[in-house]
Amino acid sequence: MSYKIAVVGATGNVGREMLNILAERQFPASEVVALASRRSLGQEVTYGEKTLKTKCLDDYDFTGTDIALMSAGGSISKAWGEKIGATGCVVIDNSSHFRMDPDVPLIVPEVNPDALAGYTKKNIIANPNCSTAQMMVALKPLHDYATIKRVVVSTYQSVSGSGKAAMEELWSQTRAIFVNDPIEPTVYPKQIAFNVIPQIDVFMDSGDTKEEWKMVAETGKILDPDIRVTATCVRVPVFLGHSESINIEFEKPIDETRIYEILREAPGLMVVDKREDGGYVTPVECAGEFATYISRMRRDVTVENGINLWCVSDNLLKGAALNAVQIAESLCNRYLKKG
Ligand code: 11C
Repeated sequence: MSYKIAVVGATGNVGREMLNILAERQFPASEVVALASRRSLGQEVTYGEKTLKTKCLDDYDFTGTDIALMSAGGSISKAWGEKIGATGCVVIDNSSHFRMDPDVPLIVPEVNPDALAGYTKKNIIANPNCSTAQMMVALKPLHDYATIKRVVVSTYQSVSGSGKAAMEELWSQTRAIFVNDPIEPTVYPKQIAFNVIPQIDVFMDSGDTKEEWKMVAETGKILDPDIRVTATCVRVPVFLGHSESINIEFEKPIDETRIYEILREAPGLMVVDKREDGGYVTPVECAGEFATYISRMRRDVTVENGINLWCVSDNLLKGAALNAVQIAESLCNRYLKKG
């Protein structure tokens, strides 16, 4: 029972984590191939104890490869996704390109694993946006309990969500402030060091940013289109880990003790909520962790059946690489059985 896996975008933040997680979770791989652009040809990446030399995506024949984990940006997914799927290799795509395609399932394995069945139309499965993924893991058990009516979410998103250049920008601006050098934003429209920026991705006609729109649209596709969601997405000077303040209004009456029980039992969640100084999780503590953390759960007394909670997760893991590998695991267990 082993699979040939290609990681497309293997030298990026998410691609490297995909390789780490495949090794850490002992994914049954007979071979793992690291693919990147011609520019990165020969660059070395780590897969468990092994060092892999990246091969060029343009020259690779996907025939005989079972799964391609793809995280090389929307334009590469657009150019390659369907071509790779047509070879029989199943693409698990981390970009936004296929997410709202009705012929492509958008999957968080703890939330909507049965939707995976639709992958055969294009041989493509989409991985959600990082800020959506962690929110889905938190909302699913609560929706099953008391039917969520409305969600108001504000995010505090780390710079790793924008890639390595953004991490470098936060670092270099922080240094520049200390040595009194001029600040010249390049990745972000404003200074990110010692600042917060209420814009993630481009503006849409509605005034929402595309990141905010993604949280709304993806929640509808993954969990329930009847849940009304409104989002404000903010970039903060944190290297790793996205945080979210989530206000949830339910249709049915709720009980706080039961909510704690439900959250504690839910797959993928870890509750750390001590109602004392430091009795909650911050992004620094969630880095490198597979769980999505819930803290600060309390009633919102301004509505009949409402709560607030604080949700933190490693955006490169559950928000990207881990979710993609979990999809691959579900796919192999359900549909690509071998041996
Ligand atoms: C960010 N959420 O933090 C974005 C990164 O649609 O896959 C992922 C963008 C996406 O900037």
